[in-house]
Amino acid sequence: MNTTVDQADFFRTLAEKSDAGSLRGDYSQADEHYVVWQDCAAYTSQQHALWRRLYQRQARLLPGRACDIFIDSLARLDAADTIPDLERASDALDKATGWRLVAVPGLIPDLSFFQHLANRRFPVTVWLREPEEFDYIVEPDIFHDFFGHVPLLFNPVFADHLQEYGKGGLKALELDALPYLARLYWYTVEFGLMQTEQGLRAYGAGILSSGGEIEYCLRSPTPRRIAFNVERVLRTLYKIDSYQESYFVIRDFRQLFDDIAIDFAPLYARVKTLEPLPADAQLPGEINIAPHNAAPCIERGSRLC
Ligand code: HBI
Ligand code: FE
Repeated sequence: MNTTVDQADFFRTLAEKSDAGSLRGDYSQADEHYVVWQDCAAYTSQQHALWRRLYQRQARLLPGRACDIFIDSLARLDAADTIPDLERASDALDKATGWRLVAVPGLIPDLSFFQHLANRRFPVTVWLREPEEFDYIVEPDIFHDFFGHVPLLFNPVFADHLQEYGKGGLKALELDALPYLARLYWYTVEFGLMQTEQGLRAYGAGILSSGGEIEYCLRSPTPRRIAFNVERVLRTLYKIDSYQESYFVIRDFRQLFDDIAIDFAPLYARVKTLEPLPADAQLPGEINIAPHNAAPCIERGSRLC
């Protein structure tokens, strides 16, 4: 792949992603893989305080909404008090699943992004949002990338799945099929739901780092909640500037891993011949999974749930 072409695509993608078409981060110090050095000493005490507020608000919303794996792993990261040092977190993560975090200035070109994932490196943006952006931010910042994405990388099955997704991304670039594969990432890694024995739970980073969508995705009667199916997801457009109109529900990470362990080439060929589905499509015969109703609080042993 020619890097110049990849760069041009990158800036086109960005122009589509944000109206401004320009990037927030400082790309001037990035190496050829878009990796930068995280200058931890440069974060101000106000920024650490903002991180703490973001973390506390979000952590409070997790019980009963995020899947258990996410909640348990987040606690292991010990990142409640200050903006995390990515090297320190990498050492813990490396021991668990062999993944490391790399610091990046912000969104990076697709090719570099997939190369990192395929080599078990997760790119984490180094800058933190401004206080005015407490509830909503267009581009991913360190709070979204770290709080939203890193905990699940402690899970061996999810960790393997994300590496396979990275390899799939490299193939999708060769097959000119990236828009389809990007929908898979969006509807799983960013906005995925899971049906657990305790009820519907979120595992997507876009949901788990959002103060509003974490409740909306589980309880609102408005969006569709559809059983995960790879071809259905590959065909479905998504919204980047509002809550999702459809969520796709998996049973567990093993299903995700197994369902994408296929040759995507024939699937891309077929999907390219079909009209994309709008984000709010509901196909005939498709079951719309009911919202998660707050379970009555039953006493379990001596512990109130
Ligand atoms: N870069 N830092 C960063 N984070 C992303 O999530 C990201 C990216 N570059 C490209 C990209 N995502 C997309 O190609 C995927 O979401 C498909
Ligand atoms: Fe993300």
